[in-house]
Amino acid sequence: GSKDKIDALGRLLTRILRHMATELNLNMRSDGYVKVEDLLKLNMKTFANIPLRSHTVDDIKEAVRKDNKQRFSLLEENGELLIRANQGHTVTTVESERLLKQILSADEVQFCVHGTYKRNLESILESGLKRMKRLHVHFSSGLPSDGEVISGMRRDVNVLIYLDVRKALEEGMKLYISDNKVILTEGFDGVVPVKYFEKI
Ligand code: HQG
Repeated sequence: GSKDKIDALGRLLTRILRHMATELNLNMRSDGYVKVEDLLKLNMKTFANIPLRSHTVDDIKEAVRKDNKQRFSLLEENGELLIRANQGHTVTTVESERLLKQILSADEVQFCVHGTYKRNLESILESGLKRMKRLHVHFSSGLPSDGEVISGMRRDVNVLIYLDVRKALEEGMKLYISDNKVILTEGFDGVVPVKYFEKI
C-alpha cells in the first residue's frame, strides 16, 4: 500500500490495540494479542478515512514492519495470525507479567530515561512520575541520535529524567522491558517517587 495509507493504518492500530479493546468488544488476551481477523471485521475508518475492513492481512503486516518505533508484534498460533501493541496500553485487560519481560538485575539495563517537558517538571518534582492514563510510566533504554525517533520517548521532549535502576530494584519496584525495548513500571501504585531519580 501507499506510505500514507500504511501510516494511517498504523495510527489506528495503535489506538485500537492500546486503548479501545474494551469499548469495541474485541477479544484481547492478557498478553495483549487480538486476532488480525477480528480487527479486519471492525467497522472503523483510519485517519486517512479508509475503512479498516478494506485493508488486508498484508497491509497489517506492512504496517507492523514499517512502524518507526516497532510498536507492534505479530504471532502465528494454531494457523491464526495475532497482533498486539508492545506497550502504551490504557486497557486493563493486559497484565504486565504476560505482556512484558521483568527486569531482574540492574546489569540488564545500560540506560533508563524518561522524556518529558519543562512545563511538567515542577509537578513531577512535587508528586513523582505518574503513569497518568496508561498502565505504566515509560522509559527509553537508549538515547536518540540526531533526528532519529526512539521507542519510549517522544521526539520533542526537552527534559530527561534518569532512573536509579539499582535503587528502584533494591527497594522492590518492578521494572519490565517490552519487545520494542521500552522500560516500563507501575512504580508504587502508579507513581515513581522522586527519590528514585538519579539525575535530571
Ligand atoms: C507527564 C509515546 C505532571 C509525563 C512515547 C508525560 C512513549 C507528569 C505525560 C509513550 C507527571 C504522560 C509514553 C506529574 C508524569 N505531573 N506531568 N506528576 N508525571 N507526567 O503519553 O511518557 O509514539 O502517558 O512526563 O514515545 O509521554 O505513542 O506518557 O509527559 O513511548 O508509541 O505526563 O508514548 O510513544 O504522557 O509517552 P503519556 P509519555 P508512541
